[in-house]
Amino acid sequence: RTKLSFEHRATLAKSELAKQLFHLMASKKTNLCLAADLTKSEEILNIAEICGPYICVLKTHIDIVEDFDEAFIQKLRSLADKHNFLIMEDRKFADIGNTVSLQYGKGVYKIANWADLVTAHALSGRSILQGLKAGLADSASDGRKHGVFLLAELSNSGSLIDAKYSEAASKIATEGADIDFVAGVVCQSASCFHFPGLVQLTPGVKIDDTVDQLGQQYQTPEHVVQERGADIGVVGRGILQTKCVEKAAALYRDRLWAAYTDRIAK
Ligand code: UP6
Repeated sequence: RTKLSFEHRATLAKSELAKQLFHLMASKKTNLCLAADLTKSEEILNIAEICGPYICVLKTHIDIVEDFDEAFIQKLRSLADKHNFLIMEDRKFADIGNTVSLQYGKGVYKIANWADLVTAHALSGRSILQGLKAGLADSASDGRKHGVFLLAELSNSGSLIDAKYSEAASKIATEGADIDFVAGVVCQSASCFHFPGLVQLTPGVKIDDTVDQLGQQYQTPEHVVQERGADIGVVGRGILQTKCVEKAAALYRDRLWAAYTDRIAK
C-alpha cells in the first residue's frame, strides 16, 4: 500500500471522502494536517488563513474553543473553501450508536453540519459507524460528503491499545456494510491495516522534540512517512509554538511531501 501513489489509491477507495482527500493531496502536493489546538476562535481563523495554503486537513477540537458560535464555523468553512482543505473534528467518538448519533448531529456544536471528517474510537464496535451514519441522516448538513477516521492506535506512551485491538479496529475499517463511510485510520504503523483505499493519519510529528510533559511521543516527518506508513502527518505544537507559523507550516509540508515522494519512488 505504501508504494502506491495517492492518485492510484483514489481509484481504490470505497469512501467518497477518501477519494476526495487523495485527489486533494495529490493536486495540492501536501500531506500535512494541522492540529489547530487553540482556545480562541480568532486564533484558529488566523492560523487557518496563514497555514491554509500548506495543509490538506485542518483538525479541530471544537470543545476547547471558549467563544464558539455559528459565525466562527461559517468563517472557518469559507477559509476551507478558499484554501482547499478539509476540516476534521477530532471528537474521538466512543459511545453507543444512539448517543454518538446525537453527539454528531445535535447539541451546541452540530458537528455533522460543518465537519468533513470526524474521528471515532473502535471500542464500541461496528455500531459506532451505524450511529454516526444515523446522526448524519438526521442532521441539517448540506449535500457535502462525510467520512470517519477510526482510531486503531494512539501516539502516547502507556496507551492500553494492544495489537489484538488494533487488528480488530482495522477489521471494522475494512469489512462490512459501512466501510463506504470510513475514509481512513488513525494509527502509528503501516502494519495496522493493508487496504490501500484508506488513508493513514499519524499524529505525534515534531522535528525538535521526542516527547512532551504529558505522555505524547514524537517522530520526525521522514520517520512517520517512510518507516511507519503515514500518508498524512499531524502537526500541532510543532507549528503552533513557533515564532513564524507560516515558515514552520511550509517546512513541515516540504518534509512530509518529500518523504512521501521518496517513498513511492523507491
Ligand atoms: N492525537 C494525538 N495522538 C493520537 C491521536 N490524536 O496526538 O494518537 C491528536 C491530539 C492533538 C494532535 O489530540 O490534537 O493529535 C497532536 O498535537 P501535537 O502535535 O501538539 O502533540
